[in-house]
Amino acid sequence: MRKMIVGGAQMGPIQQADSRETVVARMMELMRKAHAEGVKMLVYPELALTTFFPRWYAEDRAEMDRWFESEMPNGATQPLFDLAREMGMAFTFGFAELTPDGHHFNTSILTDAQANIVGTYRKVHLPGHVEFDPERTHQHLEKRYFEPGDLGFNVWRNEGVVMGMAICNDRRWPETYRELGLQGVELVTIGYNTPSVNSQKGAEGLRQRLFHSDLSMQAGAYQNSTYVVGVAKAGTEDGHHLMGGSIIVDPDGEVIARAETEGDELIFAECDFDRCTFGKATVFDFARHRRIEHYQRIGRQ
Ligand code: CDT
Repeated sequence: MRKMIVGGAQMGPIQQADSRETVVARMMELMRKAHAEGVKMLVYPELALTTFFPRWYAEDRAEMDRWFESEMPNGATQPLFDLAREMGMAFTFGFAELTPDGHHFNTSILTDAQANIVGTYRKVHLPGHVEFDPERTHQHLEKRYFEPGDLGFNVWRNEGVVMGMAICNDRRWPETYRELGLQGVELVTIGYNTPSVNSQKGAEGLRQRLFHSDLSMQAGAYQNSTYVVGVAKAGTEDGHHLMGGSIIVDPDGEVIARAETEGDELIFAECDFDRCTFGKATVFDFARHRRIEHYQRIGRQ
């Protein structure tokens, strides 16, 4: 048996006025709680260090560079890395990345238990729009401020487990899980910031948003025989509500831990990664059962 206690560090809202240092202090508090519960791998949300700034329009996109990090770790996040090393805890969190050559990505990093960055993922499926849209109840300008990720979907054998990352909207796409599944993934980590209402479809409220989030992650877990951890940034951020609903899903697609609040909250579950083997060797043995001659449209425009 390969058992590990995995945690999800759901975060409550981050306001525009909150400093990175204040946010990192909250992340460290969640890490201490996780350590007390025996967690060895901790998952934080998408854009964990700042407010979800793509809800704001700036004609000059450079104005938004203040929400981006040009190095990781940096002065504000180093204490989190130091604490993780002291506690021997691997972790992942999302942030807005500005590369040395001026590219902007919605990124997450994965560390080992010594706080070395072992993996980087840049969000592939960017939702929303590029220009200000007066028809929407709120803006969702990820396509304005980020470029689509250029690294694809990768996995890393980290702390004895095959881990892969995805970010928020990626969780709604079966291709995300299948790309990772084809590399033998055993733990998919997903941070998210999901507005609790659809800006273009009035009737789709919180209940249905939570349902679609669960549905996507449970299906992805089952169909690829992997654990999935989905972690929200939740609550009312700068006057806009983000849903919670962080969950840990097992390789049968069952939810084994669920957040109850919309604030900073730790969820955790013991995961036995040997449980991924059964599905991968039977109904989802891709090498034996896939019929790629019939999947040609998936790889074309
Ligand atoms: N952050 C993010 O990707 N949020 C999206 C909102 C979709 S509506 C434009 C999500 O899929 O949850």
